[in-house]
Amino acid sequence: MARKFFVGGNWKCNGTAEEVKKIVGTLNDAQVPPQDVVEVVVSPPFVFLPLVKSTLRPDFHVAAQNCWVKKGGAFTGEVSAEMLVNLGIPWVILGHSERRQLLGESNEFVGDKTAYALSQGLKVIACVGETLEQREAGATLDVVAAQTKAIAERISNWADVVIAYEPVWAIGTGKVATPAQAQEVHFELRKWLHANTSPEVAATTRIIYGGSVNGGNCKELAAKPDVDGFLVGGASLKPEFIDIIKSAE
Ligand code: G2H
Repeated sequence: MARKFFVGGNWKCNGTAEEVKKIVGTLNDAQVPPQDVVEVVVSPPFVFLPLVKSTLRPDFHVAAQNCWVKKGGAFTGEVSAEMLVNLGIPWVILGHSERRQLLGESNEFVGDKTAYALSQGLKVIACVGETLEQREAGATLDVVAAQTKAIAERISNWADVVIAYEPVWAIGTGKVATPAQAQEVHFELRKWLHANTSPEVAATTRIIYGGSVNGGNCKELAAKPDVDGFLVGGASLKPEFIDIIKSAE
């Protein structure tokens, strides 16, 4: 069963309105493979979602970088899944390591958020990944399995979920995982899905790689059989994001 290549651009907490307009202009002018070959989703900060949504080419889609764990209400500073749906935002990134590490989001909290976002009709890019310490202790597969399990225990439909494997030691460091390292974890994650969800979920769920992906290293990573695309940070703010999208072909 073919899995459509997926390229996400995570702009993180970057950009002014002028810079955002410039990035959107570059994306809008780009020649890229058609939608049936690659799904492109960009994720600006919350405040720029309406601007990007209203100016971005229609074959590219928009994601928020987070949302609240339940229905909105007295939760100062949060943005609810319902609000994103109301704005017409189809995707949300959940469980990014920067939120797990800097804001203390636990596996269970990320699982709860994923379940709630899906229940409201959002599609979810769910991030997992180990720290350098965990990798060096040989715990990589246990860590990503535990993070995935907390999601799997709370959802039954994986059709609207993309898993992003983002080793923390590779994020924003310029130290990208080798294609073999990425393939190994993606393969094991798929095996985990096979054993703990269903063969169909394992075969169809896209597992994308994130962590210092750029125009130079994307092709080799994309050639690996279990790498179904990328979640790109720093390079998604630059014109080389187009080259990363083109690595789908
Ligand atoms: C990992 C990635 C995007 P970068 O966080 O999610 O960022 O490509 O800058 O390492």
